Order: sequence, then C-alpha cells, then structure tokens
Amino acid sequence: MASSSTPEHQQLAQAVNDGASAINAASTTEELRTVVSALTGKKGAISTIKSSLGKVSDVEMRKELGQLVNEALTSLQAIADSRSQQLRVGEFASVIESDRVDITEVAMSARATQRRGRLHLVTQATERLEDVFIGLGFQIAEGPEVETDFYNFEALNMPPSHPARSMWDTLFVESDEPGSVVLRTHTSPVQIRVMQDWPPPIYAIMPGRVFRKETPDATHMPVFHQIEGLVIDRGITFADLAGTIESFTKAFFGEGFTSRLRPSYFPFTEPSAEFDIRRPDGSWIELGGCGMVHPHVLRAGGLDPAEWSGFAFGFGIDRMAKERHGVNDLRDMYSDDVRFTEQFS
Ligand code: FA5
Repeated sequence: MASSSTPEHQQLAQAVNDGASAINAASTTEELRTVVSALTGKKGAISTIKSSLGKVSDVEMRKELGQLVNEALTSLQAIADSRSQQLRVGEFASVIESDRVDITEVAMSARATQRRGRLHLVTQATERLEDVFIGLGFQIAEGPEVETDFYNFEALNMPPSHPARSMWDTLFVESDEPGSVVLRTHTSPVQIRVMQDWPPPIYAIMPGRVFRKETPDATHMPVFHQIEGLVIDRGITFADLAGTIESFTKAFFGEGFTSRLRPSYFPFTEPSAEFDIRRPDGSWIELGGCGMVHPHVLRAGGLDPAEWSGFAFGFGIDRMAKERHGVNDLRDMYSDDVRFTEQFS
C-alpha cells in the first residue's frame, strides 16, 4: 500500500485489518459467506470508502486510492479464499468422522453374530451313534418321555409290585390314577411301541432322554440319555447280539476298543448281560445292559415267540460321550459353560 497516509488510507488499512479478522473469525463456510458479502457488499466498509473517493480532489491521489481499494478487495478475497479452504477441509473432516464406519467394529460384530455354537457332547454322541447303527442297517424310532406304567414296566415283564421295579428310582407324574404315569426311567418302553407299530423283522435304535430320582455325581445324572436297540427276526441268537455289540464298539470308539458281556439280570431279557468295553489301556467300563428279548415282552409287543426272536440293548449315551471325550465328571457336561463345549468340536 502507498506510503502516503490520508484519512482514506487509514480507513482502508483499518477496513482491510478488520475485514481480515472477521474473515478469520468465521467458523463455518456459511458464516464466512455472510462476512465476505458484508465486507465487499454495497454497504460494506470498503464500498463506503470507495464511494467517498469522489470527494478526493487530487486526481492522482484519487487514482491511487482507487487502485488501493481494488487491492484491498483482492487481498480480502484472497484471505477469504484461504479461510474458506481451511473451513471446508475441517468440515469435510467432520463429515468423514460422523459418517465413519468402523470396519473393525463391523468385523467384530460380524464375528460375534457369526460365532458358531457347538452341539452338546451328548447330541454329538447321539448323532454318531445313529450314524454307526444306520450303517449297520438299523432304523431310528422315538417314544414319549412321559410314559404309562404299562409301557415303562408292565409290558417289560414287570407286573405291579414286581421287585425289579425298584431297580429304577422312578419319578411319577400326577394323574387321575396315582402311579399310572411316569417319566420314563429308560428307553426300553419304546421297544414295546416299536413292536406294536412295525411289522417284523425289526432292526431299530431308539435314542432319548430318561429320568430317575438320583443325586447327581460324576457318573450319575437325574436326567440322562439312553439309546435302546431292538432286533427282531427269525432265528436271532445271542451270538448275533455279541457280534452287533462288538461291531458297534469298534465303529464308535475305534479299533483299539473291544467289548465283553457279563451275565446280569433284567426282567425284560433272558438271558441278560451287562455290556462293558475295554479301553486300549486294558481297563473296563460298563456301558449298558442287553439280552435276548423275553417271550413275555414279545407277546406284549404283539409278536409270537414261537416265530420271532430277538435281542435288545440299552446304553447310557452320556457315559459314552464322557468316555469318548475323556470327561471326568458327567456334571461338567451340563454346566452350560460354552468354554467347556468349545473344547470338543
Ligand atoms: C436299563 O436302563 C435297561 N433298560 C437297559 C437294557 C435295555 C437292558 C435292553 C436290557 C435290554 P440300566 O439301569 O443299567 O439298564 O441303565 C443302562 C445304562 O444307562 C447304564 O449302564 C449307564 O450307562 C446308564 N445310566 C444309568 N443310570 C444313569 C445315570 N443316573 N446317569 C447317567 N447314566 C446312567
């Protein structure tokens, strides 16, 4: 700006200073636009100075001041442009910030929602058992968990007051006829239902939940699972039972395992046996009961014992799962702790 210092010069310098401060004080592009149009508009300080130039009598001075006015406008415009640039960068950054999608968050939540659950060990064991038996030619059947005394006991050769009923600590369901409805204590009642419903020959397995009035410990639960097996055909012998159990043991547990049958007693099979498996380390563990289907049971199922014979077995699935996965305590399998289940894929 020229060195001469008339009041117009001073006003102009003041207007440029004030204008620059106002421009830099604008905090949004919107506010900046208002400030700039006030400064450069007809009523702005610069225009006021410009219109007062007519009063300057010295032509050279007027020319110089005219040029200074233009320079002032240009410099204010430059300051405004630079401020505008700054503000736009800031505003763009805040738009970006507010629209920001945190892809790590998305990835985390996707992982959380896609986190896959695992099947319970007993479900895994049941499915595997089903696969093994289907491979051996068996079909799957199911029966009700709330059973009548007839299916749970009587048809299984345990008439009322039969002492063998005490082998199972029974939970009764309230009913019109007290004692006539129970939570099934084993899957054996499904044998009767299958014999009644399916024409022989029958090769069936019947997995399901069973209930007993028992205190939980490492090998006992009040609610647990069994898998029943029933084979009815002509000329079935104990050797067929032993062979089936051995094939099953190797298929389910692996080639290192073998099975043995020990004489035992169940009212619904005759002869009866207890089924143990031998671990590769030589130790034995009891898994269930089995035997040749008692003639009374065949009759209760509507079959003629003179024509049909068969075998049945019932294993504890929970104990099998426990054995297969090296779980120490059955109660751990029901702790509802996903960290436990996650160990077994
Ligand atoms: C029975 O329940 C017979 N119905 C089995 C049977 C079927 C024999 C067909 C002959 C022919 P038992 O009460 O022993 O038998 O139970 C069979 C298996 O269930 C046991 O060997 C054990 O593996 C499992 N089991 C029994 N009680 C429990 C329990 N409280 N918790 C977990 N598993 C159990």
